[in-house]
Amino acid sequence: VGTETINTDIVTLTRFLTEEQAKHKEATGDFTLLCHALQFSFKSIAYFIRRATLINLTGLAGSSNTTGDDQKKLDIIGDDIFIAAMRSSGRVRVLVSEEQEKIISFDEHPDARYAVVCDPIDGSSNLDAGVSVGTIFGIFKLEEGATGTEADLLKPGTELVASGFTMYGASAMLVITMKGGSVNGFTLDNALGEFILSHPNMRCPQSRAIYSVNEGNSLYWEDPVKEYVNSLKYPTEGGKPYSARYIGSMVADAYRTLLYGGIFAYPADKKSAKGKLRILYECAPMALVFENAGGQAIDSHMRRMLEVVPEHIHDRSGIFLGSYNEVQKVIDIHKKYE
Ligand code: AHM
Ligand code: MG
Repeated sequence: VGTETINTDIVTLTRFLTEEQAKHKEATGDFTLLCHALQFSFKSIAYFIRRATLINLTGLAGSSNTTGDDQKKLDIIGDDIFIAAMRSSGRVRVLVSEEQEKIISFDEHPDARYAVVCDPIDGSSNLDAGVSVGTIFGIFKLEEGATGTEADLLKPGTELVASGFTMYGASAMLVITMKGGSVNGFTLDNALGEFILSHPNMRCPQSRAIYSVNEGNSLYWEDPVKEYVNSLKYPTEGGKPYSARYIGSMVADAYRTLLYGGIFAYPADKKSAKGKLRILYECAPMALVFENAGGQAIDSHMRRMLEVVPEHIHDRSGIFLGSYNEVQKVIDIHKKYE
């Protein structure tokens, strides 16, 4: 390799955040510090996910398990890592995790101004098969005088100051966006231990003939959803049918949709009237990423996902997200049923 082909001016996440911070004169650096804690938790979770497979393999080979009870399930390890990182950042007042029934209030940091929502390891049913899983996160800034109660967190996604996800796939990929900003993708370089800006200013293609949905639920779908999916599979006038792709990990399905275009859906249906995915730490953070990348995200009532206000921290919603024109087709078909 000639030296001229080696990039020696790499943009790491740290550099990116520092440069972003410099653009905002009023910035105190608290948000940047919070992001440092976030990226540490992603690196740790990525490390444990990879190592867990090895621990399982030695177990299968018959060697004794010396760690015993310390071998916690990965969801719990991921949750513990995330909570510890957020607590020690000193910048987080309150946290919501999918793994915790109640909010976690960091009373030791009464002056911290941020609230973080997260699903530490989403798609964990895929873990044992070595299929990609991810962490989804959202960051809110607390109002003046807020003490970090549950009510402070029941906000629409339009209030998010930042959100994103990390996918633990062939590489760990971090996608992050800030309110009103662009979407940027970083790849973890394991040797350097740094997230490197690999996908600047990501834009979701306007259309693409790929749909991603758990078709095993189609028995329970409402008529507009059935009509919509059928329109993709049985196009009129000799059109080409769509390809189906469904991993069963929201982060992996959403990441592919962001890169290639298409649509990802988990609609509400007759069995799950509120859908499956959680508003606060799955739907809203993803919706901000897709809107900022030029796509759309809506719920099963065809409302803009970012404007949906949860009544409880673990509330669910149906969701359709992806390419602008693909999501528009869902809206258009639903209009016929109004
Ligand atoms: P989890 O938070 O319990 O891991 O569930 C969320 C996951 C998403 O990643 C994925 O989109 C969905 O559940 C898949 O659900 P299903 O198996 O019903 O298709
Ligand atoms: Mg989840």
